Amino acid sequence: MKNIKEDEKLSILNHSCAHLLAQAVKHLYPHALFWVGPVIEDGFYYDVDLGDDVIKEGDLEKIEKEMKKISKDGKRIYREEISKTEALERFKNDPYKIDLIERMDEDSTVISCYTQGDFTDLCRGPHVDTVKELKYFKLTKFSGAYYKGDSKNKMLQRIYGVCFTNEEDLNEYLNELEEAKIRDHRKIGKDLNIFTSHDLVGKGMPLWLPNGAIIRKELENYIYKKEQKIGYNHVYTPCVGTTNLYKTSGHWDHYKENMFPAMKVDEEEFVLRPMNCPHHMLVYANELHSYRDLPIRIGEFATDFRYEASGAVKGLERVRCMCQNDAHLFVTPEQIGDEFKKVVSLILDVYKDFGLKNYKFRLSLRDKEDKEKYFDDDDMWNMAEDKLRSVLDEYGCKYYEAIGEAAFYGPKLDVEVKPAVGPEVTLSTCQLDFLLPRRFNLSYIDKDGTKKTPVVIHRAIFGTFDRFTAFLLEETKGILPLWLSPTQVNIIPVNNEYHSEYATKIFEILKEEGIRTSIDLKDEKLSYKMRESQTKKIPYTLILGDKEKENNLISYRIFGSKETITLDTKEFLSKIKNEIENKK
Ligand code: TSB
Ligand code: ZN
Repeated sequence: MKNIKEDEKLSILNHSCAHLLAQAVKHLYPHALFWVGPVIEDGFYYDVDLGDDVIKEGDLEKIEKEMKKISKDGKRIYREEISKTEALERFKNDPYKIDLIERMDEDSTVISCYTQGDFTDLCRGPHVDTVKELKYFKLTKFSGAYYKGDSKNKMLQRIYGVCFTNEEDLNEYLNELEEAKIRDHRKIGKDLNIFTSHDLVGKGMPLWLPNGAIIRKELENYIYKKEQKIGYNHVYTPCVGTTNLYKTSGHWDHYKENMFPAMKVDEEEFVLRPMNCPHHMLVYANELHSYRDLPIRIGEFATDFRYEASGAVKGLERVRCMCQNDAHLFVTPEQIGDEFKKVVSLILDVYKDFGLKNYKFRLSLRDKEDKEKYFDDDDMWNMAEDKLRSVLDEYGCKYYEAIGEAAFYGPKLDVEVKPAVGPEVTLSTCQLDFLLPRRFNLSYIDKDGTKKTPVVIHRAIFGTFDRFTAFLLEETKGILPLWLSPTQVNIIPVNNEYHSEYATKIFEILKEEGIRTSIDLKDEKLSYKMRESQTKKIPYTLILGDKEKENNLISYRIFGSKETITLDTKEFLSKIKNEIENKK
């Protein structure tokens, strides 16, 4: 979807449209006061104080109508530059504008106002020349928004909109918006009973419902099998560690703002872990190692807790309690290239299995100036970044570079994907680390009998099961492949009275075969039940009536198809088992 903020012309248009919105609101609610109205990725919004009024369903249409009227009038938009004193005088009855003006430095900021007809707003601009240019717009949604984003402050009304230069672009954008709403994993997750949340559990702490748990278990089994085949050993470690553990690793100094605060138990002080690396370092340290043992690959489906800002948490995509498909690979310096390539091939292999095509590789580097976020050792960083870059170039992996996105311990190769709503996020990651093995005094005995420090590669293929599931739901619009579907087969007897016995027999057979099956014996019409099966996006719907019962057959419809196919029960069984087995 187009990023309006990044398009200069559209930015000006949308910002001007925010003023048009404010003018219309002022006409309809003369007591309205305005806070800020910025351009955002998907258009613009304006935060408005309507006193005791709140925006309700249907109000946006009224405001839009007024905006159209003003636009037709076609008033010119005038810019005026004024002194701070004059600005304070002019907006003296408007506490929100006074707040803005008071924070302006007269020497460095030009204070400007824009006027169109009966409406003047304080604004840096620039704007279009006349309101006539603001013709192809739509108010898209509204919400409450605290003044300055602080929940202790008054709740303002935020009205969102978007504006284009022509009708075609607007319609295309609105269609995309509609599509994004359908794809949004939060909606799919709710409709298909995949996950939920509850205030009593907390923000960003999703509850995986039975359907979600099936998906997650299947994903775990899938990646576990892959990792077993290529020499990973899985472990279980606790999801807490002492603060000393995280002081040793460096998280305490460089990652603390992402961590939940410490808690005291007897004489020990614990934190909920934000990452699993320190635990895995200690798993490695449990034994002496020779160069012959390396690479050692320690994997875990590990629960982590991170402090994410409350405004940033989002469905399963950005959570405060997550489960990583994590592993730490302990290698000799000579093995870095090969091992890194193996991780990248695993990522590509997995993406191919899931049919994921829309992703980008990002080489995430440190910001040299930021000594707080990044461990301060230029030599180490230069070595790690050069090594990673050369491995990627050698591998022929296309990527773009991003400064300031590295982990505090080393540079990363991140795979970026675009969710239905909001900015891009990282899914898979593969990171090169010279630091943690040093901080934990890890070693192996090299060929010449001397002690050496291994290098660590941190990697997560799915990233977290949470984020991967969110993305998968959006990519598939909730239409999951058979092997991942919570319910694989739904059985509907044509007539409960005559066919439920046969339907139940088939249900038991399928269940016995390990196929996730449901049977619909509700007292409803066949057509209703068929529709419900579609709504639940169940891959196979079996419709069993006289013909099927008498001849031991089954008739089925595949999700999205109107064609009914009849097969011998045994034949159907082997077909579906084969499809599940081969992850078709
Ligand atoms: C790969 N120590 C490494 C690990 O060994 C690590 O923790 N890397 S990470 O910080 O990049 O996190 C791994 C992955 O977790 C990310 O690539 C991302 O896909 C996922 N992730 C990070 N934060 C969140 C979050 N708040 N919600 C859901 N998933 C997240
Ligand atoms: Zn790690």
